[in-house]
Amino acid sequence: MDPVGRTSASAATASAAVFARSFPGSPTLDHHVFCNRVEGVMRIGKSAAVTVVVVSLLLGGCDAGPVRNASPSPSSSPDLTPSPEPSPASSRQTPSAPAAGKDSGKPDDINGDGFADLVSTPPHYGEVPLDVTIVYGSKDGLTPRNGTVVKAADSGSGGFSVKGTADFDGDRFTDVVIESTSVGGPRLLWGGPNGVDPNARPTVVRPPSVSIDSDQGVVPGDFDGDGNGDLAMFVAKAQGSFSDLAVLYGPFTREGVARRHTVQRGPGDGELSGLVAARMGGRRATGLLVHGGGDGGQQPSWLFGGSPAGLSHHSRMLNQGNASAFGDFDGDGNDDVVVADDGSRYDEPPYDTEPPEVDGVMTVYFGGAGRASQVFKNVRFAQGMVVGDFDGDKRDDLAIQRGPDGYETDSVEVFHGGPTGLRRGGKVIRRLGPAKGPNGGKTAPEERPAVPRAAADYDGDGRDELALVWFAPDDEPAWEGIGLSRWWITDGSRDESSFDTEGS
Ligand SMILES: [Ca+2]
Ligand SMILES: [Ca+2]
Ligand SMILES: [Ca+2]
Ligand SMILES: [Ca+2]
Repeated sequence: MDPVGRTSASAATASAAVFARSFPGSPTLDHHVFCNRVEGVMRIGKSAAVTVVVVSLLLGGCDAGPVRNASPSPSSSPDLTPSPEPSPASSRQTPSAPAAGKDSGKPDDINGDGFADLVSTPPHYGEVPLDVTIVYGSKDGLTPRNGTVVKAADSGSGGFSVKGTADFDGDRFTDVVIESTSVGGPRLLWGGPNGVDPNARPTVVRPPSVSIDSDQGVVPGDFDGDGNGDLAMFVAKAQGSFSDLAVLYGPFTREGVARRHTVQRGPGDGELSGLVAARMGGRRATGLLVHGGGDGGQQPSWLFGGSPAGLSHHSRMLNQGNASAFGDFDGDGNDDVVVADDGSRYDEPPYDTEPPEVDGVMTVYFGGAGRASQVFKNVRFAQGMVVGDFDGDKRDDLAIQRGPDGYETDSVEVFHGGPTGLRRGGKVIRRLGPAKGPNGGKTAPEERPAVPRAAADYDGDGRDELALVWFAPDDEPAWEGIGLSRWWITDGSRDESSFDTEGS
């Protein structure tokens, strides 16, 4: 995320406050570098669902040095290789005024300067306000000096949760969709040549004439492929029954009114728990995956296709698996989708196991015609997934946040895309958050692994970088009330930058 011109002094101040705090009690950072894995989904939760995880072995100092390590990376390094000398640093930099951008028409580019930008909110651990942190890309990648924060408290909200990005109003600047943790319903933050105005109040999306499920997700996509961002969400016609699926089609007005909307019956006969959409790009209709809900075990999901007419009313049921992600893994121009066991289980025997065709299994379904599904066994367990083209071969790669169960993360494994689909053998990556909190208290070992959070081409070199993050566990005594996030931006062979942001 690289910032572009700030529009007000207060914005710069807020940004400085957010990015400039280092925590005094914890001068060192353990950088564990393992070897192969990555992330991929958008979960926002304690196990960083949509996100990822890993293991490793290097220790790097964490002095307040330069935030980024600017050495160019070897050009032909397909795997996400941990770098031996990351130079993470807490950021004490002074925000500078980035140059104003112009519309680039690229997804993820909020300020239109041609570089993808990173938008994030911390998970809901405790009492720390959940603000929206935006770091803008640049030719130097992501650095905290180019960022801004939209404070939830300024809008009277207890916190925000980022749901994704798309150009919702058709001005070709990417916008951000968020939800408020205290008041239901999606809201929009508008992109522009100066990025998001941190002082602007988010625009409340006008719902269709039904209630909106504020907990189970809104997801952006372009389900009719017209280039304007659309929003899919669960809605209820009757109280408490969020079994219908609404799509609000863009462009939206700046008052939050969609051009049109549709409501259709949700798939299956039971609860529905989450929505995942394909990444937008160009004028291509994106698909939507609807996850089943239930008792905590693995659930099936349903794949809906997009078309110029909008989201299909017909779906295909996929294998059970609570983790999922879209990507074009074989590079044929059609979106593929991967579904995997995320390790969660119903907690009462004898229902606390899954059958062999589900337990530790990851299935890849290919779009287009003619390619049979791929099945990977013993993936165990994909708590989250992040997709990006890390090696720049125009085929998407998959980073999986892995763990021994559905809760603890140990590493991030990268599966690389190829002409026949995904393949194993990529790197396993592990980064660790601080061993101690500001008060000297120890961080529980299982709370230290960083997780994959996002991927995009933040520096414009034609390859996507993987953004790993460690969120201070606000529910642990060592970090209670501390809204710190530590980021590692890796290009596959080394960390391009590492920095801290704060959520309060
Ligand atoms: Ca940008
Ligand atoms: Ca826009
Ligand atoms: Ca659209
Ligand atoms: Ca790049």
